[in-house]
Amino acid sequence: MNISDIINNNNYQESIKAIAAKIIEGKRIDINECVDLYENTDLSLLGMLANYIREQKNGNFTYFNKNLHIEPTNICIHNCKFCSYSKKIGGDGWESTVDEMLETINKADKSITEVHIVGGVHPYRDIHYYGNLIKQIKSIKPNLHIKAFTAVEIDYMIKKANLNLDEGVQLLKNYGLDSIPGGGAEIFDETLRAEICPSKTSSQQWLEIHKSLHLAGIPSNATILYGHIETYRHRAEHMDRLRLLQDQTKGFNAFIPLKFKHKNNTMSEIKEVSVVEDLKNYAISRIFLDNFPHIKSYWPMTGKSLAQLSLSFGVDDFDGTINDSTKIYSLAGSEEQNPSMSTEEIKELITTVGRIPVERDSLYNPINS
Ligand code: V47
Ligand code: SF4
Repeated sequence: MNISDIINNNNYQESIKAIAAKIIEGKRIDINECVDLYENTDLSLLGMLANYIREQKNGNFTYFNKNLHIEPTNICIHNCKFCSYSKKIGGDGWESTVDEMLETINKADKSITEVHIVGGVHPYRDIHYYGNLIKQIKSIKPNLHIKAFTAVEIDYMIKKANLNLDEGVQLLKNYGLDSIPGGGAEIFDETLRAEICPSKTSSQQWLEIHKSLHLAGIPSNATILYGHIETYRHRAEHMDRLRLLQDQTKGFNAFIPLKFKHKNNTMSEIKEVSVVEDLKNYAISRIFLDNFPHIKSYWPMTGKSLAQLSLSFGVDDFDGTINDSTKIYSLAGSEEQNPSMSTEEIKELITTVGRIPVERDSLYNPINS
């Protein structure tokens, strides 16, 4: 029996059968259909559909890389209510020096191919400070891919330097920026944004920054922060805006759903959503974002078991080895308090669920190791 027969022989609602038929025919679903999937589809059907798309796009492969995170500072001008990590200037935050960050890179495993640099928006650090950091990293490790700074950090740097967006992006490119991560997107609805991260870069600006980067040849990722005060429609609308931009630029590599974790922040009264909700969200992301090549499960946030399960719900990217170099999620209550995995452990998690592990570079080219 093929997937269409299985669906037709089941007792699903007619509207869900029609959406499933569209998905199998490779047709795009709209926001209303996306909400219908969230509200009225059981997890097994979502898994089957997402897996069908995942295998069409990425076969049986699951990608991972060897990476290291650097968090230059947790001092931040913003006051996002979900943040468990930021501090104000003069408080007990940390500020690593360029030398300290270079030492971390020098000491790191020689086989690492990517450094992921993200931190708070520090009021005194500017585009030249971070540009110099990139330059110095390139001078000691010319082949290391630098994936650095969320659109929120870039927004501040460029405005502080009195540059227009395209000029700022070009300057970062000249300093050696290779790509940027997907953070800062949160949830695009402006009313919700005003509630949970009022001072942050607007949705429109976030999208314009990614567009400008893509047009300058710098790829990026995109995220969604889900499981707080948003509705399914907000999630669908968020993904719709990403899908529209991707139609124009094709500059996004991966979409990373980030589940709201509630420890040590001012939204702690909100209960975290269930694993069923997480898997549903991965599956619907895979189905809706038909022009995104990869869906990533960020295991330091989800934990290893959920990341492994997600490989049957649309996910094809396992992020990387990390090497205990990020604090954002451990402070927010992730079960991975010191996230670190050897290549062997990642490969074993992937092969145990019948997938083929592929070490990749930051642009998803396979690396033979
Ligand atoms: O934008 C902050 C999120 C993001 C919490 O591009 C929280 O490869 C849940 O974007 N609960 C930054 N989430 C991290 C990020 C990222 C991570 C891994 C890989 C990539 C990539 C990007 O972390 C923020 C925010 O959405 N975040 N606090 C919290 N309490
Ligand atoms: Fe600052 Fe990022 Fe925390 Fe918001 S989520 S307060 S921008 S560090």
